[in-house]
Amino acid sequence: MLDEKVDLLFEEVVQRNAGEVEFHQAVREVLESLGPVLAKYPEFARAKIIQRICEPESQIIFRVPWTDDRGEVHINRGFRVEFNSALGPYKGGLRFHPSVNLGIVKFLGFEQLFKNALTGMPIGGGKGGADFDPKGRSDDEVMRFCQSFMLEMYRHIGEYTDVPAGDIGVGTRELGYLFGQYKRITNRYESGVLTGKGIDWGGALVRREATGYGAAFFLEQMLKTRKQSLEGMTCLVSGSGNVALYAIEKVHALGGTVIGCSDSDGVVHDPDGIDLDLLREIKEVRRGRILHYAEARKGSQYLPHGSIWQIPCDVALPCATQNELTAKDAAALIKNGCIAVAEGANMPTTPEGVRAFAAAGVLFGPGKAANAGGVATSALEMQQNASRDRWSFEHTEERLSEIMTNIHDICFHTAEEFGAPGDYVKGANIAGFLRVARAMVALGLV
Ligand code: NDP
Ligand code: 2IT
Repeated sequence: MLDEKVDLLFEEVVQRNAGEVEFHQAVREVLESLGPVLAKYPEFARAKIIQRICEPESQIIFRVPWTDDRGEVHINRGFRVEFNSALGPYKGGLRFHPSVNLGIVKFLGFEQLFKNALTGMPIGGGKGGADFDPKGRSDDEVMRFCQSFMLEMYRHIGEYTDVPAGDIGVGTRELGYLFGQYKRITNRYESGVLTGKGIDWGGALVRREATGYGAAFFLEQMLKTRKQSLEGMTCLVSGSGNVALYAIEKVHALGGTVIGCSDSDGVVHDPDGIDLDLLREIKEVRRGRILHYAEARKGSQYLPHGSIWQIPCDVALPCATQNELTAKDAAALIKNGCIAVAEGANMPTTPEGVRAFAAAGVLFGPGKAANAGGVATSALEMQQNASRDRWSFEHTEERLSEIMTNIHDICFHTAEEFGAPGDYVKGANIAGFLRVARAMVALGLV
């Protein structure tokens, strides 16, 4: 529920950003947490922090023309929304997916701002992308698209200004083409301008694994508060992209068994536990579909168009996309005895789903806390780039694990302090907001 004053502010956001439903959803969820904070700190209302925080500092929309392998011309729309730089340069990924529009980029940028604040690192919030679909495109086509995209984006980014990274549809391959083009246009080998780079050209160890590993660490921390662990637990991980693959790897390393994963075509149920080597070969090397996994793996079952959340499990990690876990899915998970959910994706659970988990006492780690390991490790990559250093895998993973434990503890204690023990949604929103709001007040009206 929104209290009366906050409700008016929210209505204003809806009117000023008509039709941007995912953005409204993300803003509403944060504002619902802030009643007690605004009562405690009247200076935030005086400085109009809520109104300022909901208005991106800058929104860039641009045309991205490119030609396919047959010479046909295509026009896509590119975005970079620079949300807030009170804590550091804008930081956040680029998403290439046909569903991308301004409202989606704004919801992601808004979430990113609080997530980045929770990491404790000096990074502001931003997000970008394009309504380009890399699926089925050749490497050459993806390269030409990335080069055209960068031809506009290069003037807005920089290691002290705005530092993009990957997200859905943008991985090391795309970042390579983007970085190559940036280097060529600017005549600078400015490693710190992008993160998620390949290991041979300025990338950092563990960045690839970081979001998935971090989500598993966060889940483990939540379970620990109830004196439980992943040992012996069955787990569902939706998606089968970057975040999902490394969430699966870490759940297995921590003693759990992942018995299902998915892509946008279907679901695979593998009661013996997902064979990660096979899955990585199909997804990372062949860029294949989850169907191919089911075909190759004895004992597994393929469910076209099914909902993964109908499969009974102890814990769940939604790692695909926004609003993929509905109230109906939450009801099925609860009925089947699921005790904990950690969001590897951004806003994968609908508000009704989140409420159902809360009512049932299911441990629930919201994306802005549970998936913050990716961007936190991006900040570690920036740190290594700035000092021209390279850290070992073990050292970097140790840092990631500490950061995730800290984020967990901040959310846990903040929720208690503001009268909502066990509510990680409130804890994450309030702790993230406080850090941004204090910095904004300190920096004056800018
Ligand atoms: P990838 O592109 O590597 O993988 C995305 C996966 O999700 C694929 O399996 C994809 O299936 C599935 N998916 C995507 N869109 C849809 C859709 N509309 N409906 C159903 N399934 C879909 O992306 P990432 O793994 O990097 O990102 C996954 C999520 O994690 C996103 O929400 C992202 O914002 C979030 N995230 C990513 C971080 C990172 O470091 N990469 C950091 C923090 C959060 P298909 O192949 O069929 O499209
Ligand atoms: O949603 C996210 O946090 C990301 N896609 C990663 C952002 C980053 O800058 O590493």
